[in-house]
Amino acid sequence: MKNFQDEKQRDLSINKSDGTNKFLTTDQGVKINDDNNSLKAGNRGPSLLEDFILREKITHFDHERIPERIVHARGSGAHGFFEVTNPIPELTKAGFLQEKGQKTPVFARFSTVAGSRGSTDLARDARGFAVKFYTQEGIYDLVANNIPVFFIQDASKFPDLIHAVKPEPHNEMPQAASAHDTFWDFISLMPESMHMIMWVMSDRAIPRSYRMMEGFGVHTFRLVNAQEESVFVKFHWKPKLGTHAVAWDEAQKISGKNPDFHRQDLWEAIEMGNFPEWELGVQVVPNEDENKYDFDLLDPTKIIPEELVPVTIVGRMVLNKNPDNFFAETEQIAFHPGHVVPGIDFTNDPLLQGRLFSYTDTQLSRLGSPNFHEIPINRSIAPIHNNQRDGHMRQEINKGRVSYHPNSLGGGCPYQAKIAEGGFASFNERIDAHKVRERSESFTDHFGQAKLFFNSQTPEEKSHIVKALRFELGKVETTAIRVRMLGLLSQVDKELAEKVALGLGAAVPPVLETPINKGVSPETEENGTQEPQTAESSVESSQALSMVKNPTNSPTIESRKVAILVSDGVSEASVMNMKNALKKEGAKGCVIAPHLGSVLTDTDNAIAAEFSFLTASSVLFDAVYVPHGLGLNALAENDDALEYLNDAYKHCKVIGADGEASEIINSAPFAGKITNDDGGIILTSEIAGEGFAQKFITAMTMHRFWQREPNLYN
Ligand code: HDD
Repeated sequence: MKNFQDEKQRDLSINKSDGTNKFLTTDQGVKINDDNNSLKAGNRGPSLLEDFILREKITHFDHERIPERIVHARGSGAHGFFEVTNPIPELTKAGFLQEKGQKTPVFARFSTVAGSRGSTDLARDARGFAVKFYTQEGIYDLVANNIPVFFIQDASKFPDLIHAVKPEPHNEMPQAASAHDTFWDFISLMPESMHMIMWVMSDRAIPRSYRMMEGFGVHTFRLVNAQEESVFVKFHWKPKLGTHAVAWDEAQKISGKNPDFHRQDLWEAIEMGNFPEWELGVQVVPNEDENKYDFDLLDPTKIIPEELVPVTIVGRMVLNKNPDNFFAETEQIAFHPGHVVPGIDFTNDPLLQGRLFSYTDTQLSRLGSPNFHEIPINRSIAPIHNNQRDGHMRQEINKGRVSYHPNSLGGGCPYQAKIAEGGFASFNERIDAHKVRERSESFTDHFGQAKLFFNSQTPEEKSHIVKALRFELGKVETTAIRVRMLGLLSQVDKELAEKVALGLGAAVPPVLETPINKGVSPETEENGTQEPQTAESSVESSQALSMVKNPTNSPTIESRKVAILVSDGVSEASVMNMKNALKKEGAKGCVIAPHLGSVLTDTDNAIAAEFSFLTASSVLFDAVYVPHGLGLNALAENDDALEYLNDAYKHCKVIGADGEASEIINSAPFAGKITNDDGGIILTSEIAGEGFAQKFITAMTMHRFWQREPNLYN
């Protein structure tokens, strides 16, 4: 079997350029003798129009920016490969899914949705999870999110949704945030958004890392096999490191301390050889089961619970190379759910159908030309021959006089491919219907799966949803919007609505006043409304929906970071013990001192400080360790150092200390709150040995000790 893993890198290499040991030139290739002074009439005189070098340089600079993406503007990407582990030729004829071990190059881009290009990574938001597969049969894009459902059922509402969530148009505030009136005004009038709202108010919307997110194709797609038989399919990405989040208070602080937190995490992991990895899974529904469920497969506000249809893993994706140039690759990459290969096809999901129009259209304005497919990062590694011609920035030089089909002058070339030759033919689905602007009755359940999601959460996860809603709705200034939202929440869960109401100092309204638009009735030509329904889900609770209970979360601390606080006199044995133990697990201990440079250990050796207390922060680490050592009294009195511990405690992270350092914990402001159940505090009055480091590491595999929270806030 031939592997095409490196094919895309080979393809990109022809466009790469490196100025090392080269002359500086103009864009026309003329060597430049002076790049520091413009051409002037005398050294104190005016600049001359003739200065083509100056004009070229400034003109290029003036045009450096292109429009940012209208959504998903903030993102980061990387190259890698997809490898088949469990081929599915019986389900699809897609060439890249046929053989075990087969590898296909990919580029993945992760993003937030609402914020602009320079906004923080840690906004409460869905995350984009878009993967471009450079297959032998052309480009396949899986343009997914880290949440398996969407806010709306019909693409016609997408511009409204985005107008509502983006900064308000009169004052361009707030940036990268949904906590404002226009967003919740819209949501409170769109009950179909309630399932997605549950996800967005959960910790899924504040991931610890792009490497620790699930991905979902959202829509039901079709797979088509060589016999032209089709099944329905939902796509899942499952992260090898498990699905993890940060706390909301932490997210807000990270936004200030390091707004590039996720971008940097992805970049550094790849640079350090900790290649991010996901499994690709499919949920498959036979064609004849289309109407079997209590929800409509075409409704993008619904999941298929994994209890009903398990996820079958078909392959894995590994990201192993950072881009060479952010603009050329991450910014110019153009995804499109309509980029499919034979063997993958669409369904009639009305959200998907609208997307099929939107993505090409947006590239035309963002990248400026129908030739965006020629930009190196978008270029297919499968050969391209057609009669599309010309346009802005055309790269290809098409030979010959023929640019039409059918033709005889060109010998009929390029010629059409039969299905057996790999020609794409849409699945032969029968459609016999009236043209209507209507929604199907099967789309009216807006609360059933919102309930399922809420019921599947642990008590701590539920309390995070309550707090997120109190925060978001608390920022809403219009009382009527808050009350309408409380009405909708009460349809999901009475207690949830009441707890949110308590935080808002408001009451849950007795009746729901939010009907939905059913569309124009062809008989009366009047706008009908339809009461939203709550279907009884056949599944009451689903483990896969909870991050804490998620069965695929592996107990690894690989690539996690631990803050090791030191000062002069610190025990070298303690520091090295912990650093080495963490290294063995693939994690990293970072030495943080009162100042940069180095500190002297108890054995008079110098330990280099990676950060000072000022240049790092507790929220940038997964756990904090204070080793035994002299000078710790000074540390205990250092507010910056104490903040590491306070925040780590508040954000339910592991804290460890040995020897006299354990005293610091006992004198910390949170000391009185520590209970015996608090498994995340690892202390010993002895100087730490290997056993201590192991205990610390085992505690870290739990990720967070959310059980601390009730104590924290009471
Ligand atoms: Fe979209 C970008 C995912 C609904 C219109 N979308 C975009 C990206 C992702 C998604 C991951 C960023 C791709 C990248 O990194 O460049 N979008 C989704 C998902 C949706 C969804 C999972 C629902 C299931 N999107 C959706 C609708 C529309 C759009 C209903 C329009 C009718 N999306 C766009 C867009 C973007 C985009 C305006 C902006 C930049 C781009 O396409 O290339 O066309």
